[in-house]
Amino acid sequence: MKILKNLNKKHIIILLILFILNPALIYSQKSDIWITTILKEKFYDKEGNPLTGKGVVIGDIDSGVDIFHPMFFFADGGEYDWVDVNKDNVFTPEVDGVDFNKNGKLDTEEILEVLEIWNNTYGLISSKQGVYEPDFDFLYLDLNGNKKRDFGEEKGFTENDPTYGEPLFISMDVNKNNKLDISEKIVALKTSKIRAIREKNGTIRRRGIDLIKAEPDSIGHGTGVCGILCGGHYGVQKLHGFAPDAEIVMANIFYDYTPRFVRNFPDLINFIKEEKVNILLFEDGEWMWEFMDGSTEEEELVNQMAREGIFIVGGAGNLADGNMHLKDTLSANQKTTYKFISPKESEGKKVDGAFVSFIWKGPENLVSFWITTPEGETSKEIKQGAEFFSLGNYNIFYSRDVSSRNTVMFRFGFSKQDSGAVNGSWIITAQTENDVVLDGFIVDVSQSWSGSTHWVSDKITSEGTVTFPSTADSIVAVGAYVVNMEWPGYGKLNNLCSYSGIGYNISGKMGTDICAPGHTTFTVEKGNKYGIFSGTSSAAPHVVGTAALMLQYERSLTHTIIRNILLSTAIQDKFTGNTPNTKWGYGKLSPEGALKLLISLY
Ligand SMILES: [Ca+2]
Ligand SMILES: [Ca+2]
Ligand SMILES: [Ca+2]
Ligand SMILES: [Ca+2]
Repeated sequence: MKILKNLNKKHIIILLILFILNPALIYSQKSDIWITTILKEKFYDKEGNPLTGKGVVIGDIDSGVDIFHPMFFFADGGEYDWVDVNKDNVFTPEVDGVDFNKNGKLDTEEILEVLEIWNNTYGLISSKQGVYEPDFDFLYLDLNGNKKRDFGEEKGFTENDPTYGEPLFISMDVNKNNKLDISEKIVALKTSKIRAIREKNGTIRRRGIDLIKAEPDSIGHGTGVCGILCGGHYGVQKLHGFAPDAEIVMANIFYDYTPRFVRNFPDLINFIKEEKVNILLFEDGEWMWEFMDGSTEEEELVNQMAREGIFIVGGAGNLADGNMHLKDTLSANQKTTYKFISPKESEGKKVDGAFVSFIWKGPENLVSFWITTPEGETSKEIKQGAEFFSLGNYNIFYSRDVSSRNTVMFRFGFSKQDSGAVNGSWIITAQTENDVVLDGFIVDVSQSWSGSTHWVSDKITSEGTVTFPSTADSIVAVGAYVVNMEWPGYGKLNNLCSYSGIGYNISGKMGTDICAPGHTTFTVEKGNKYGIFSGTSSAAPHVVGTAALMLQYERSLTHTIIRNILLSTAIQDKFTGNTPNTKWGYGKLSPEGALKLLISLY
């Protein structure tokens, strides 16, 4: 549930503390900053063109994308000489211009203005405010003279207008002095990199028809993911995605109030499939009321897509350090208690619903449960079937279901009458007739990764925390490791992020296949910004971006071949130890290693 993490309140507080301790970070880019989306070597396709993901279509199931962000337009609007109006041999913003309409003179609306990109990386990436930097900012024509860049239908633009707004340009800074020199050209942006968006309500918006009407990315998550995938332009911006020439098909997620928080996965998957993508990326992780054994309809759907050759990727999920998973061996005929605590409020929401599921193998194993509410009342024995009943001031729902892979799932939902908060201490007592290994998962309506409602138990473990749908048989599940900057509580530099899902799935499959940079990485932020983006949400698009480059080189590659190349070239180091293992899978993604192996094979 929930989008695979971005900055939450805890992050922002840590950031503030870090910058109080080390204000130097604000003023200068650390020299050892690694921009993880830019390869350390250059690679070319069989015709000698740089690998930029050209011709590759990536499907993303995510929160949406800011289609108006300057980083999401191709540089296909034509090359222009700019005019040095004040004859000082350097580009002067708001003075110099471009004969954009090619009428042989500089019209008033042809003066070039700077669209400054807001730097939200807390100084980890350097940029100068108030100075035009071709590797950071954009140029635009202020057609209506209001001193800002306008775009979108409400400002009078249509689907047929390049960049859906006032004209946008990038500079070809050939001599790499980060200035636009007299001999250097500018290039107009034109076509959206977003091919189609399925909105939350099912409306499909298409480039060339009505993409300009697409609903905004209210959370900003998918915008960050797309920035890692395809943001910007090769050799132009200091921060650009892996595959700037790839195209995106986005299926926007709608989060429901109770689990499965994303109800319409089959619709989203089928939409992406019908769009004939080359890669499918899942940017959602769920654990509540899930069998976690790869048996669901949506997991079968992606297995089928993988068999058809589409490369399937998902984040491993950020559940490992949230105290939301426990594992215990119940001894026969012995009562065991599990305690959880719910707060009144989490992430600005009243916690008026908490959810628990226990899963175990073998439908022949019966487990009895008793619920004790925060008010101290204990339920009858619950063992089979499904029911909704009241206990004191609380409502309790339960059901016992069995998957096609013989996983038993015992679901609970807890709420309070009159929509009160469920807050307080709850006790679940369990008893079996045979020894049973039980996985217990918990969450509340906040759908938070950080354990707002959480277990209080010595059986809490991160083993077995890779989330659905990365539990599917045919998906490359990607864990996250720490680069660039350590965050207290999130793991040491170069080590696995403390939240990154690990361990075997209940079905015995090794949960994580490979790991990639996930904390602290950089990307596009909605609303003309660049920022920090973290989580297995960030790690997974690193794998997708690499695959996009591989597919440009060789279009016949299938899911299995891409997977094998990526896993066999993954890096082992002193942090990963020997691989494969249940924390790192096969190790750290090596885009360069994967491309070299590919090129040697094809
Ligand atoms: Ca000038
Ligand atoms: Ca003109
Ligand atoms: Ca304007
Ligand atoms: Ca230059």
